[in-house]
Amino acid sequence: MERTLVILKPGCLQRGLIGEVISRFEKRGLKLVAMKMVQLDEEILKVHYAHLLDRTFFPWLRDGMMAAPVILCCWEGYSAVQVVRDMAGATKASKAVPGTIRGDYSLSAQENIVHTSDSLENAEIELKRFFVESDYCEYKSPLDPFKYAPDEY
Ligand code: IDP
Ligand code: MG
Repeated sequence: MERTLVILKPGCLQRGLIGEVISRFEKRGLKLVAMKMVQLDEEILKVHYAHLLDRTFFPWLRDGMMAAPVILCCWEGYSAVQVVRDMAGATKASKAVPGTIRGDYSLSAQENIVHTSDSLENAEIELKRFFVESDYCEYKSPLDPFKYAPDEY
């Protein structure tokens, strides 16, 4: 089973959309295996958004990500990285397809509700950035046989 990182951004918290967004992942069949609320700081954002450090909008992005706490979630499921990425929709939310999270809840390229890992490799790196092993919870998912074929879980 793949695991991926979702960050519910400060705007998601402030706008009261946390429940809506989490509910989408739950209903899709993904399993929540770790979750915590934290205040991000500049140090971790420079690492997390290292690929954007030289962009003119970086200071706005950094300040936006520190404007309120975020909710960090690890979701597990079949093909979870791509599934969650597709559910988030395009980065520029004004172009995101309706039915995606960004396409339903945002118009902004910056204030776009969620971060989602963009590859399995980056998911592993990002999860290590924000979670330690003891943050993960082990529990049974008795509905898995109703969600998946035998070779999918
Ligand atoms: P992603 O979040 O869809 O993976 P990235 O290109 O990795 O997109 O960018 C990370 C975050 O930086 C975006 O989610 C968004 O908040 C912000 N960002 C990206 N491009 C722009 C832009 O052109 N203007 C303002 N903010 C941007
Ligand atoms: Mg990205």
